[in-house]
Amino acid sequence: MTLHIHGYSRSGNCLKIKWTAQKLGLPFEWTEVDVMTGGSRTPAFLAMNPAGQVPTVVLEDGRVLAQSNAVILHLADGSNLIPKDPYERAKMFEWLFWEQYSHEPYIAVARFHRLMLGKGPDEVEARIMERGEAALERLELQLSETPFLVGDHLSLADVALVAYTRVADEGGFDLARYPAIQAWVTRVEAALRITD
Ligand SMILES: N[C@@H](CCC(=O)N[C@@H](CS)C(=O)NCC(=O)O)C(=O)O
Repeated sequence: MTLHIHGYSRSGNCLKIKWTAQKLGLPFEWTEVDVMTGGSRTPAFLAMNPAGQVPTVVLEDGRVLAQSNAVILHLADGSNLIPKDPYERAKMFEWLFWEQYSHEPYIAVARFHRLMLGKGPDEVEARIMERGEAALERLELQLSETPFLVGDHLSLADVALVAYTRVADEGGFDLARYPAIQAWVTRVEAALRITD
């Protein structure tokens, strides 16, 4: 069996997995699931992942795995996308946990409200925008010091964080205010060969 990604192409969480697989040269199949019309809540989908969310991946051996960062960690196990040094590896995890708790819930959610739900700038909760700006400031600070989030090398921290950061403007954030982030996005897109 081939690795099978059930994903939604507009979801950064899903694209993380596609980019990781491509970077590692892992063949995969992609089934598009339209979450906006309940595609992840059908009985067949819920039988595969009771959480009813994409990304959901069926591994080569038929086992199912969800949660984007868990999936990329599994796919990249043993590769150079995961630092060998224990401290650097832990720093990568620090960024992965931070992404899910302090970045994605603001940067991705603002984008969801604006792009997917068609809300205007004033209809997005101020708190979401404030926390999103704080997340971008945190990234800017780090990327003013190092070319990638964990030192000199591309790691899963960059894969996970670039997914929604590169399209943060679609949520109403002005990336022109963050030059180090912009340069890093260009670097990571080149390293992952992201063209769309
Ligand atoms: N923490 C999860 C988030 C997954 C998630 O929120 N998926 C969204 C799309 S980005 C979804 O499936 N939404 C549809 C639904 O909940 O019905 C991850 O990193 O994979």
